[in-house]
Amino acid sequence: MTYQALTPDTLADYLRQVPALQTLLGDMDALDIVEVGDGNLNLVYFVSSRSQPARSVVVKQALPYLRLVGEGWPLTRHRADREANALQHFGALCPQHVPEVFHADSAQSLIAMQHLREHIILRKGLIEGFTYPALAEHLSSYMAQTLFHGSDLYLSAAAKKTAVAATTNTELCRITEDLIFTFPFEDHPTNATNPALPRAAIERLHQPAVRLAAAQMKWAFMNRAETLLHGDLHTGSVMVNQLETYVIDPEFAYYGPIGFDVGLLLANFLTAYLSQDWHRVQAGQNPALFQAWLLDQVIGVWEGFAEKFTALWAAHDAATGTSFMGSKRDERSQVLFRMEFLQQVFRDALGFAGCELVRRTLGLAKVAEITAIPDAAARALIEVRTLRLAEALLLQRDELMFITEVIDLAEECRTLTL
Ligand code: SR1
Ligand code: MG
Repeated sequence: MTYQALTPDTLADYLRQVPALQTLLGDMDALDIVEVGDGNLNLVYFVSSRSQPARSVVVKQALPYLRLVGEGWPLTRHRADREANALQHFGALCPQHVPEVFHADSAQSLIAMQHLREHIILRKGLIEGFTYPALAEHLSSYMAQTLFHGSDLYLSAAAKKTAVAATTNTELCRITEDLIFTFPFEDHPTNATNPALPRAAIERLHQPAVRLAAAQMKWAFMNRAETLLHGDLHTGSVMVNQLETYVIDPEFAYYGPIGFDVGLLLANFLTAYLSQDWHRVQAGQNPALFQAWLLDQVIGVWEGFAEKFTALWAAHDAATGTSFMGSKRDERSQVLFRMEFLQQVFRDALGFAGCELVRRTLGLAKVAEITAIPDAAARALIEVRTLRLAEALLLQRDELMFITEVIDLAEECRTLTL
């Protein structure tokens, strides 16, 4: 069957021919199919049995263009294969945090996967002011497991090089290179800025020192093939309920610097934090408590990740009796290497977080916690604070040693006025 972008009717016909899904869905002649995709790239369908709605799957299909922009921005459909492979790879490492893939069809650029019926997108939950007791624990475990096991610290040199070659993702990396590291730092037609945002706030990002920092992060993104990344780990790529956390949508997966996933996630907790001065006040609440919880997530995600990554590394070396440094036991240099390694990941994460904050404020594909603020002046205030935090992270990333210093910066930026 040649590729066609499926509609609810044609999808029903398609699904009837997939035996693996019949077992899951039951009566294939009585399915409810609804398109729910609100992402930037793909079609997403919820498919459920009419008589037993708990029997359901999600079907995701890549379009031959960027959904956010339309046919004027063509994209190949290879991203569906990348995503299916990445879901299976990450799922094997971390099954409790990755949706199960039931069926993948390369010709139709389609994946049928576990429907997380009792979960919502984390970004939406945070906008509503919901807290999740195990969130930092889950996200730090997911990142430690996935980022450690893709690296040369775990894989043989040959296996890792094979993995790098097998996971190149030129087209989607190009989106990141342009939209996160380049266009937001210049006046570019894909940027869309709030008319109430003072021009001076935008021009601060055009300072030579900031552009230098952004270029350094772009270079790291393009050249440091350290591990298989999710590649787009923002709060819209996480689904949650009070007990569980799932990381979805790894279509941007590629071999890059470990700090990229960490930095994107931290940045999105920081936009959640800064924007709560509007959202919670609108809801008639004092934002302080929820903002404190959000900053605790920033600390918990980083510290949990660093601790678990280091523990996986030490356990692997102990179990194999060797290490990246060689077989000779030299505890001191080994410990120093691990500490310096994690410090470099931290510096990288802060630089990537800075770029992500700029991009989500000025560039294409913004974040709902900011765009949902209808009053332009109120939105501009949050944007100014976000951009100043981004600038501080980019310029100070080499001096910042502890995550608590990032919290101090976020709290300072929160007090800025227009
Ligand atoms: C043009 S695609 C825009 C964004 O959507 C995805 O979720 C990624 O964040 C990408 O940068
Ligand atoms: Mg996505």
